[in-house]
Amino acid sequence: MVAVSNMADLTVEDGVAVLTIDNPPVNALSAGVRVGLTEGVAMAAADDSVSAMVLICAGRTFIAGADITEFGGASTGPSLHDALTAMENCSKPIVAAIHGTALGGGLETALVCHYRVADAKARFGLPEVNLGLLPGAGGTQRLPRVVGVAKALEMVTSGVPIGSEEALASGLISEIVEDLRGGAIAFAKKVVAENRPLVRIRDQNEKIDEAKGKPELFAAIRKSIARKTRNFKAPEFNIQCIEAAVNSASFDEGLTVERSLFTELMTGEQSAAQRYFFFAERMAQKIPDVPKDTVEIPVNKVGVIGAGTMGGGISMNILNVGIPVTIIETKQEALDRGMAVIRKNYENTAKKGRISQQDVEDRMGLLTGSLNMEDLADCDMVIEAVFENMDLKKDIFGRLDKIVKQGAILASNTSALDVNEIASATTRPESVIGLHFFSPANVMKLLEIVRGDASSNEVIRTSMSFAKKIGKAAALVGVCPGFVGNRILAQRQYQAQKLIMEGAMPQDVDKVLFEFGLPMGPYQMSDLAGLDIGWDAEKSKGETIRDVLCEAGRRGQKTGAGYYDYDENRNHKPSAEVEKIILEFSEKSQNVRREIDEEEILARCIYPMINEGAKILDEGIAIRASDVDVVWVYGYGWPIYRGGPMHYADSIGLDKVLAKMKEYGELTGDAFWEPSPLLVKLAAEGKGFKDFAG
Ligand code: T1G
Repeated sequence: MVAVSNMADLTVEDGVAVLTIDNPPVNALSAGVRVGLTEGVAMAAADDSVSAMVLICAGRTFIAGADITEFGGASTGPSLHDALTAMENCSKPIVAAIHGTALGGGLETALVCHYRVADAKARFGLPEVNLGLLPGAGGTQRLPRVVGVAKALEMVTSGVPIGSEEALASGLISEIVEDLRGGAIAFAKKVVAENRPLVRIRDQNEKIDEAKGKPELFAAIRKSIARKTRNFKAPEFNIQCIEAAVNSASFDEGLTVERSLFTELMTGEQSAAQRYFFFAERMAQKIPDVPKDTVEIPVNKVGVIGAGTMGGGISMNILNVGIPVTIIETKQEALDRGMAVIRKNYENTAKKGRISQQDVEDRMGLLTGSLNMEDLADCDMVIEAVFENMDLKKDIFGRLDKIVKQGAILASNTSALDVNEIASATTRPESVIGLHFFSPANVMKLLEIVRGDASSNEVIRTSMSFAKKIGKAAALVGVCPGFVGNRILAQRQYQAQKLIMEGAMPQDVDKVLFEFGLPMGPYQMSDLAGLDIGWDAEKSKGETIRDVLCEAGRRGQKTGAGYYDYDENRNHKPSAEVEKIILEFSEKSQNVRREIDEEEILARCIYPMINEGAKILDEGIAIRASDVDVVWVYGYGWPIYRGGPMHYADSIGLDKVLAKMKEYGELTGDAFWEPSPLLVKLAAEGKGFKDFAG
């Protein structure tokens, strides 16, 4: 065995050179790997005893892409382009042996090998679009030449990998092998023995030619992704690269287009934000004061209290990963209704072909309904999801304390109440934690994990892993009203209300935030949720615009009228009646209305969120700024190509945010605009929230 770099070694077995890449954790294409590829191929090519080569990776996966940590920095060692060109032009056949995930630059590396084999579990994808990028090492030119243009368009715009079976069927791999190393070496020998050609994908134009003169292929993918990729640059750039693959006179001409579009994305703000977020999501998993080796509590049976919308959605997440759930209700009718909704949701998913009918039966088979909380005695975790009333929650936790086995996790899905007070209803506050799911709980990716003052390390560590297991992105937060997400939301809602009192209309505010990239503005969101949440008709005295709307029967989408009017298809349009109500209300409140431009609307909605984020960091309610961003991207639809409110603030410059805060403070005389001491400090030091170390 020869070490060809600090991340690769070469052995020769029976005339086959085996180049093994070893760069844990995911064999990213760091400089040492690029050197290994270049030197390994050169060495094998020069060795007369070698007739073929196998490229294989140590550890849990084949190359999972370029090394994202190197982006934006000075690149060292051979370029990926040069390494891959050397491989493609090697005079001896190279067989890629793939396990785990061949992603991005990893799949591009496999695509310059002359043949590919894989084990049955391997996956293949070009997920660069998730980083605001495109495959920049020939992937947009080579993949369509193998799997066809339509499939390649789907893969580069969705970023979703395909499995071995589909890869075999599409010609991406030649064989699925059981023993990866042995199978790859045997395959390489077969190539030599049968004198098979050195297949260079760049020379294969058949599938490209099939797509020539078919612009409908591109129109179709643009149409199908338009809604989901609104404002994103990368998906369109990916499509343009594949268009170039079809319409260019040569492979290299297409490659040139790929290179220039790649560079434009790589140097742009969107990819910088999405790469930031890639690491933010992984960083959120790390809890500095909970040791990595903290023992986790096995979670093999879960109880859920409440079979309403949240209880049902929460249960589905757990059933989806094969863990039995016992769901508790107070009345048979409510229990039946709750379980029927779960089955209906599953059947709808099966109708869309995303799961099989057998999956529906398997998951429903793991679900037990009960009216008796005693049935939760042997649960490893119990999640309470009843409506937001402290006395009710304390009563439930007091009873759980007497029923459920010691060591089990007692969790509340509260979205705002004090987890410490809930825990005080038990004799084991160390076992109590908040697991705040977002509605619809089986869809929304965020799980705000609320650590109480007494929550043990085991309970915290287990809750973080449990979140990952059920497919959630978790962020650990402390106890305060509204935790991180809702606390920040309240600031925006407050200003949004102020803005329509001072001169704007609901549609003006919503337009600005929608164009900024949020799924919808605060007024459309309020109409969707219902204006009468927490509203009491008997006590209502028209003290707010919402009161007046509710008194007028405008309770939101469900009544066909709220801040907007709604047609039978729930399409919304501005309402003359609402405009009249707002004008009268602001006049009654002695507000002198004025023109408010979009820049002011945006700043007045976003900057208070940033300021509240700074307060949250200062108070230690969030460990790091990027956790706040994880909460807002996955819980509130903040556009990932803006990284999150804290990253966005850093991209603007905290000094500018601070200056605007002060300006609005003077303009309105409202103490609301008092900047957080942390914001003042970091701005003064010329730093950003990324520099906040807690
Ligand atoms: N570069 C650097 N570090 C990476 C990395 C990468 N590509 N992928 C993962 N890591 C780190 C990650 O930060 C974490 O570190 C650890 O590995 C485990 O990751 C030219 C431009 C492979 C499916 O987009 O999707 O190629 O937190 O926790 O859940 O065209 O990682 O432990 O310190 O996610 O098992 C394209 C990105 C790059 C794939 C494994 N490739 N990675 O998931 O583990 S762009 C990607 C993933 C590119 C070329 C272009 C996942 C995974 P730490 P993990 P996992």
